[in-house]
Amino acid sequence: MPRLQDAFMTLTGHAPDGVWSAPGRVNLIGEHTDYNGGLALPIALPHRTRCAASPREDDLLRIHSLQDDSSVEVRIDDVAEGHPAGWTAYVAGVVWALRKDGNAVRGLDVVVDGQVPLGAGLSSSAALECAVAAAASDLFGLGLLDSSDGRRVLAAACQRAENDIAGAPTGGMDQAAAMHCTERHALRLDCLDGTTEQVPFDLTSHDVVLLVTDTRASHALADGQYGARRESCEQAAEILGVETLREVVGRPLDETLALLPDEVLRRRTRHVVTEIARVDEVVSSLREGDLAAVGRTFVASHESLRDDYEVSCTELDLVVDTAMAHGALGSRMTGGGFGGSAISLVPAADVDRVTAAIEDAFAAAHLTPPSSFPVTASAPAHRD
Ligand code: GAF
Repeated sequence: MPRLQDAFMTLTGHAPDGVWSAPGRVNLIGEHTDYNGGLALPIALPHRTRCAASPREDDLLRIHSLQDDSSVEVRIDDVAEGHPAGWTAYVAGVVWALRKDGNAVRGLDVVVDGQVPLGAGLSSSAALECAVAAAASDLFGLGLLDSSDGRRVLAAACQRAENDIAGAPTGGMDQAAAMHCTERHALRLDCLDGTTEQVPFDLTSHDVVLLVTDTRASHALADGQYGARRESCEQAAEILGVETLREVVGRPLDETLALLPDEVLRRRTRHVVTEIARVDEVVSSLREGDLAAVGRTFVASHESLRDDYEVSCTELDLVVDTAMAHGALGSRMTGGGFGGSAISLVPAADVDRVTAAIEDAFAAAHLTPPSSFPVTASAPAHRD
């Protein structure tokens, strides 16, 4: 923290008005369902992005990062799709979106310290957006951090920053996770009506660990693959005559799939519909304390993402296969895919063995060494 305060002093000549932070996330289950009006079940990571901030009298955003030691200045009215470029779009986009909503926001001096691993599919961008949104809410007296409804407004502004300014066509799960997840709970998120439910998620009494493995395989959400998946879902929904694929959940799946004209649309739809059902399976298994069942559902989800949705990759499959072969109760890719991270439910006594086995498997396949670490369900965006 002192490093963050010191950097702020150097940039502005005064102490910040405060420091705000927001977490990265891993999604336990419910992948590529958010933009289909479906269900997801993320937890907040202990890894957070902090930002020290003060309001300005003018409309300038002065943004500095400890990680790349760079500064960017942009006026709020000049923020537009693609401007500013790179990571500062997430900061500027949030202030832009809040202003567009009619909030009286002005310029900010912001210094960012991002401790969510970058490019690992752990939502470092949502953590940054939500930390800035939290700061803006407090500094401009918006009061949006104080209630679930207010947090929903902030999460929506963060999503628009990502969609409209950074140009990544993502759903809203990551921002909702950073705003609504709580310690020792997973968040059952209904992306159709925006409702949330806290599901107890504390594995310590089971002697089980949730292990995240960052495959270090490159992962970019703004590239075409994510958008292509989203378009297929929209196309399938249109053919089926529904707003979102959520609406066909509960209908006989074979009959729904038979209405679709090609195999790719059928597979994409099958993933979404079965994945939405798996979220409530995991919620029930967690409530019953049946982690073996949770693990089985993780694997079913991974297979569906690998075979039907086609968003896995060699590295993610290798983590899952290796973890399962060495005693994990379950394992699956998490997040958007095409690289990024996997999660494994591992008996505490086996964590070192599973971690070593994953490292060995990557070395044997001549892949960049992965990084594995245990995580617990942590706190949402707040003032530090
Ligand atoms: C990424 C996106 F940002 C989310 O909105 C979600 O679609 C996820 O991929 C897949 O579940 O994290």
